[in-house]
Amino acid sequence: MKSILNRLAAVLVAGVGVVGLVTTPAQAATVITAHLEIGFNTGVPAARTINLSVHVPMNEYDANGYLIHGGRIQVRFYGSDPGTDPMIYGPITWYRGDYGLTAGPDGIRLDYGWEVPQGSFLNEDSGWGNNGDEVYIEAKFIDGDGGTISADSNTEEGLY
Ligand SMILES: [Ca+2]
Ligand SMILES: [Ca+2]
Repeated sequence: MKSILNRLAAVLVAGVGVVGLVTTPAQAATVITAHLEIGFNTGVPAARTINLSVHVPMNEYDANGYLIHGGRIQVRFYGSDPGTDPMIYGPITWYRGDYGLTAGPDGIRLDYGWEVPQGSFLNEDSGWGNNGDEVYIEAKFIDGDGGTISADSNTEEGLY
């Protein structure tokens, strides 16, 4: 009797193993890229334009799955300085359904833009003789379980 039970157990374990192999798990998100563009709107009053592009490549099925289960993109602005870079704005977080955040055939994308007046948070250096500003973003993709990947963007330089 004991040997039959052992054999049954072995068959059950083998069965579970086969199911595990057949089931395709969602691919873990491992890559994130971030781009920042700061421009100038010459309207009246003049303004600075901010455009964010964040991309987390994956297939569309996984992209929708991540967002449905609480996946989100979070952005912080930093001023580049000697030593520690201060955070100058954020965090801003986009969830499923928020304007600018989409799931598509090439993954999860955030494309978002707005305008700020001259002298906004982008003016991260305003010292005598050191008025030039160097700004970048740190973008994080945070899944529903809190797993996080992040990337820094390019640095934009100007008199903001
Ligand atoms: Ca600086
Ligand atoms: Ca400045």
